[in-house]
Amino acid sequence: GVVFDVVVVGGGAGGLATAASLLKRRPGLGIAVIEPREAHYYQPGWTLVGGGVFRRADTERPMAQVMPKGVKWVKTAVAGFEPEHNQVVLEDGERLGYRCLVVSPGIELNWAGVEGLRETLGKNGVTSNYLFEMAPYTWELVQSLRGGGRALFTQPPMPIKCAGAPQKAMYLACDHWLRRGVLPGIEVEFLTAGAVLFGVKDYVPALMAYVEKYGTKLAFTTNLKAVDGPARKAWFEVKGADGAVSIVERSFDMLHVCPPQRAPRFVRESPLADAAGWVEVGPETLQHVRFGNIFGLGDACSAPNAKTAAAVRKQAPVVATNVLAILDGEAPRAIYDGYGSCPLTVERGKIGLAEFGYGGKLLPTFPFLDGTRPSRLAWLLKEKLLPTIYFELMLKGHEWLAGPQLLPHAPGTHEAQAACAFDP
Ligand code: FAD
Ligand code: UQ1
Repeated sequence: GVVFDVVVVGGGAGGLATAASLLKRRPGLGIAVIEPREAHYYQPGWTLVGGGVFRRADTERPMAQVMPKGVKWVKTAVAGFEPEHNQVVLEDGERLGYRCLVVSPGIELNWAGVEGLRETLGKNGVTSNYLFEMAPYTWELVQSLRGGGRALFTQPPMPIKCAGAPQKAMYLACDHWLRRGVLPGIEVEFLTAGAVLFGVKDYVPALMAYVEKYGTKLAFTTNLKAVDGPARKAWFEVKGADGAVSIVERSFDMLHVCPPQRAPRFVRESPLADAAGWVEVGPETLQHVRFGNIFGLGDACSAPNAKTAAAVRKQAPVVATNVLAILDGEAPRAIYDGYGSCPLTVERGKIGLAEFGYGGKLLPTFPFLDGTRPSRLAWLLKEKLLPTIYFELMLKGHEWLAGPQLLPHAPGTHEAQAACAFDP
């Protein structure tokens, strides 16, 4: 069969940024990108669609248009991996061979994980910014709640992509209601399966100030389990401090759901998965821990960073550099520091730009942009610059502010893996 230098699984943020970065470094490399969808989505824009700032069309591009020039687009889905044969199995049973494999198929939204949710999504006041089709309905609902009522915003257990997105939806809704003078008539509650508002504590005080400003209620360790759309009721499992579990019921006029998430099934049930189902990579080199010629990045990989496009912006050049090292029979030397970023839209026009790496270490890009204090500058970055940074720089392999850190010597254990990568 056909053997490519590099096969990339997924034409999302991670797959396209890595393919483009590889071609920038080595034009002419034989790359196949396997991606079944006709459209590529700028998912970070969906929060602003739900907030009435972007139109959903702004967040969609034809896949053919964003696919890097010079790669072969294989328009089908991957069904499985055969790493011992250096092959991926396609949906129709065909196989595609590779010298190196890059896996970036994103995260699976598990709508079925909440009883009754799928049936009512998009009606009965139930919405989610996590879907292209649904984000405009969020804004519709926000505008329609003038007469008062109860709005619930939910967050499932970690990990999820863009961990700030569930509360961003709430702040933008509250900001609209406040400006319209209708906020006092609306009971707003944020119900999260987590024990804290945001995982990196430095950003919490600013968020709490907005929780107080808007008068929203917070419920921690409270996990959405079931929805009855027509009855406008939701049920949550609440874990008490003593470990005891109870069920609480809430009625609602508007319900914004962030669905539970997990590794895609074809990854979860493959030899590439760790115990939790993610592509098991070293957190710094992003090289698979068992298969030296396989790399993972983005939402589907096991690295314990914040699952964001911002993380992918830094991961892609690391993966590209290390893939080329493996193709050359060398050890991977590029290192990812765990960078991720979450633009916390606390009001229309202001963002607290969370930027942090492994261990919650703050990693601000610009010394003059203190992410712990929401600013207009950070909002302008998100609204006016980031779509361009994403499409024109990141997806085209221009590594503005994202060049990888190189170690003079490779981490020891990976040398052996580099050496055995092409053993038949
Ligand atoms: P994706 O970009 O999701 O791409 C995965 C691709 O793989 C898709 O094209 C899919 O069709 C394809 N695929 C799936 N299965 C298969 C298969 N079997 N075979 C082949 N291809 C397959 N990030 C930020 O940095 N800032 C933000 O403000 C931000 N806000 C967000 C708000 C929302 C509402 C959401 C949903 C996400 C947000 N993100 C944000 C997160 C960001 O979009 C993701 O972290 C990023 O897209 C991850 O890239 P990825 O390549 O891992 O996955
Ligand atoms: C970012 O780099 C990025 O990816 C391109 C995002 O997704 C669109 C983001 O939301 C953010 C906040 C960043 C961080 C970017 C800079 C320039 C600080």
